[in-house]
Amino acid sequence: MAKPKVKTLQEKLAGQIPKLREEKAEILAKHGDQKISDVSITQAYGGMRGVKAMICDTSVVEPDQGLIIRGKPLLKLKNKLPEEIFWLLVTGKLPSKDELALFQKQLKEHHEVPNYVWKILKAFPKTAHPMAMLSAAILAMRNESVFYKRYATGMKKTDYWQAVVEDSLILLGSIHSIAAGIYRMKYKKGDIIPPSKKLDWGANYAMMLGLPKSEEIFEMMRLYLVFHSDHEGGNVSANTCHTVGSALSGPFYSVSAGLNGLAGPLHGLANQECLKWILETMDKFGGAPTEKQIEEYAWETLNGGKVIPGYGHAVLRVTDPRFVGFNQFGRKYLKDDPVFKTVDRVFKVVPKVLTEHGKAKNPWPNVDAGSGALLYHYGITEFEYYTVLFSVSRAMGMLAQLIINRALGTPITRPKSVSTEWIKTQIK
Ligand code: CMX
Repeated sequence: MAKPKVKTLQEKLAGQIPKLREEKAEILAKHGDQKISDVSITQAYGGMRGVKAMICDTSVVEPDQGLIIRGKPLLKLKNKLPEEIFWLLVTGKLPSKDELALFQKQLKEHHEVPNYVWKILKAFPKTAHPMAMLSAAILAMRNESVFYKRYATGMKKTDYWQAVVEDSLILLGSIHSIAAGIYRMKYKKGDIIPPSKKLDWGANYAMMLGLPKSEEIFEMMRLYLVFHSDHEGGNVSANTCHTVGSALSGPFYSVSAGLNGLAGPLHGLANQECLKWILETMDKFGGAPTEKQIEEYAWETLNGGKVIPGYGHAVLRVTDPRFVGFNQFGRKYLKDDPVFKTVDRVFKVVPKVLTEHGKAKNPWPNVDAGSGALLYHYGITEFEYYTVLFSVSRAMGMLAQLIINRALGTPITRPKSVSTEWIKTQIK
């Protein structure tokens, strides 16, 4: 019997989307008026924390469990390839071996970066932050957008998702090449290294950065890219990307906007801040500090009115499984590394300090507390660059969410704001 034809991501989705649309229509028709959230004045003033007012099917973050991608707890996915995770985020299922191979081939067709993008990047001042460079490069890539070309010729609303998939392949296919190019350019590492047709997405990124070609480093990079891929829909970068996308601004504008949010120190930039904090403690105490010294420095940070980067979370109330996964990797491969040892010791001390301090609702480490030690160990010592690595991965979640939203015809985002006067009237 002839083997069935292997489906592309587009073909797979084309089979799934009618059912998803029906399901949404049925839920709305039968239960549209049912309340799922109340909003208090504290929430309106407080970053809408906990308000349930959007749908995201790619992943959920449970306060007591952390990230669950399509029903699978993150740590169960730690040995998967990032490409498999993207497929899972979009379709809800892991790809078969053949589907994966075909998808990897599709991505590789977009590995090359247009020359004008390199020219733009070269024009940046030496002091530019690599996140500003990455965001600008993605924005410039709007020029490649299939979504815009098709929109200009009168694409049907029900076909938007197809063009978003095309743009996602272009963006995901080239973002690691761009990010690696930024690294080599900005930190004077030598010529830009072209992508290899033989390596998977994560290994290719590590290779293009110029890291030694070792399976251990490839494994670290894949793990990094899997762990940062998505974190449901309400976080700053996902929510920004979602809102910009809802205006039909297209994937390049939307992801670039999301990345600008990721570049904030309370969000993705915390990984840069975190390693800086770790290295500062090591500097201050002349090597891996003792637990007592870490405690002293943690209090100094808090008493100086600053946050301890890498700790706390808006949703999580336990140790982030992403931190756990990185920590397991560290214990396996770099347990004697002084930076890793310090991260490990900080984990023993800071939750106690934050609990005693009494402000943070969650004293436990988040993803950013542990990732930097791994990167540092393998030679990426420019911690200013760490959020770019986060971005390459998070582009997967943002794009997966955009595809689903366009497939389901999610309308333009437009919550209602109210004035202080209005609040005062309500209080009366
Ligand atoms: N160190 C010191 N104080 C902290 C703290 C930390 N790590 N985490 C929270 N707090 C403080 C808050 O600043 C806030 O203080 P004020 O009342 O004076 O404003 C108070 O505790 C209550 O905050 P919260 O409700 O526990 O936390 P939020 O939901 O407001 O904010 C987060 C969440 C992540 C921004 C915050 O915990 C923080 O600033 N952490 C450090 C930065 C960080 O690691 N960010 C990365 C998060 C993961 C990611 O998005 O990449």
